[in-house]
Amino acid sequence: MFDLLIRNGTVATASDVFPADVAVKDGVIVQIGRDLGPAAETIDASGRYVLPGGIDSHVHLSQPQAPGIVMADDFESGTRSALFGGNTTVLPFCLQEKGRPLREALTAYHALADGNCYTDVSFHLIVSDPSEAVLGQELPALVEDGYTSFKIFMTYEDLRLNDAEILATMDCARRTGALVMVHCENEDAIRYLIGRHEADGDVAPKAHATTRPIAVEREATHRAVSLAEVVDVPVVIVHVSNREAMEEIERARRRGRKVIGETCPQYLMLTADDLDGMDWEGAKFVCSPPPRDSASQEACWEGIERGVFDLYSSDHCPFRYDDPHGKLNPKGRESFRHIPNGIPGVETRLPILFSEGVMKGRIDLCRFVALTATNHAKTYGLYPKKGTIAIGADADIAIWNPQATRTIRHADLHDASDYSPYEGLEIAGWPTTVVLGGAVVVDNGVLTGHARAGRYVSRGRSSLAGSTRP
Ligand code: DUC
Ligand code: ZN
Ligand code: ZN
Ligand code: ZN
Repeated sequence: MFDLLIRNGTVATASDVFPADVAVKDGVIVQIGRDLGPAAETIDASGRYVLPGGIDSHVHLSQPQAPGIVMADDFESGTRSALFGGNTTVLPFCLQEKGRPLREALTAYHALADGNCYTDVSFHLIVSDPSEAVLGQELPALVEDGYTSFKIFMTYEDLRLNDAEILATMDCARRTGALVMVHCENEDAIRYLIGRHEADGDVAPKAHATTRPIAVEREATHRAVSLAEVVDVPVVIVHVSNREAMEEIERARRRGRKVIGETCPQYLMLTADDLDGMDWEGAKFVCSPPPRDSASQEACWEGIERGVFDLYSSDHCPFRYDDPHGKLNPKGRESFRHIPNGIPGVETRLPILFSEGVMKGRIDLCRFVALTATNHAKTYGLYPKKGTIAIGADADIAIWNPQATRTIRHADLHDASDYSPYEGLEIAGWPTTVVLGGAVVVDNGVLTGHARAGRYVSRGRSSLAGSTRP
């Protein structure tokens, strides 16, 4: 007797689309075929797609901010929102505060997450202080413990690493088999441009985009892939926004480098003009790198189609808009420089790519699954336990209704922000039922799971780390 049987659906993986029933026992997929059964619970998936639950490998939850600023989502609201958007695993970032051990940050982060998640979670580490002790002892032990990826920043005064620190951190990844993710923007160039804009009294949200131009991202991307080449490690370039940064990735690959590219919904759907709204509304769209122009959107779509990007993540980094702790904090109203960087999007990530990508014929269903689940699992050491529909994989499944049409309204979403950057966007196709570890947690749009269902997942090493050759 199975625990759950999903019947009559169309199953899709990163390589195949086929009609099949999926049988689940003890939280794991145990059979895929026809005439399976009996089962304690049956879902009729006629006319539906049965896809691996989304894995969002770039999410910020409960991340400490500058004084007075509070991230909108904690683990409970952020993972609830993720779940309704068809995700079953999210990977938020555990931030090392300068001068503090990573273990301390992890203890605090686990205390926030454990028992409070609607989806499974695993953490990347943000390395802001790569001291000898951190690189020599702490990180190697943490990689052994299943924290197998680090994010490093080339921007933000309090987070940025200099080139020597980047090299040392990449070398730690080389020795330990961890994977380094890099935020590529040149901080000194940004500082220079911010100084010029502020001197001219140009302080409205739109200046956030003009002080972080494409050249700033292109240069840093080139430097990141070059430093990774010097050390001889693979590298993930996160949140790529434009063609010139994509070209740096492709050039590095032609030299035989292993470079993984990630893009996000904001670079497909928004432009810098969105930062130009009336009455500081542009603050709603302030994120880094900033959205560009329609040519850059087109370039990012090409990257999605052609494989420049292996990963499509939300970079959900939620702040409330109309809130003194959010976008409209007192200093944020004085200058764009103090508007917290980041936008919500964990719930709308998958519907946007499904609607704009699959339904409009830009990508097929297999590519959708690869970009939203399978590649995330492979890149970050979760495969084949997660990221696919296969015998032995966790029964983390999203059932999609391609006929469902919706207009994005923040009022219908489940995060704790107070707006969606995609308000009013018409969507075709939505994940209506979600299964986590064999349990139905969203049933036809109704929450049936609870915030203790999500588990922390210790990860293996990336199947991409260890060798730089494709
Ligand atoms: N980088 C991110 O990855 N997310 C939000 C802000 C940022 O700079
Ligand atoms: Zn970043
Ligand atoms: Zn991010
Ligand atoms: Zn508040």
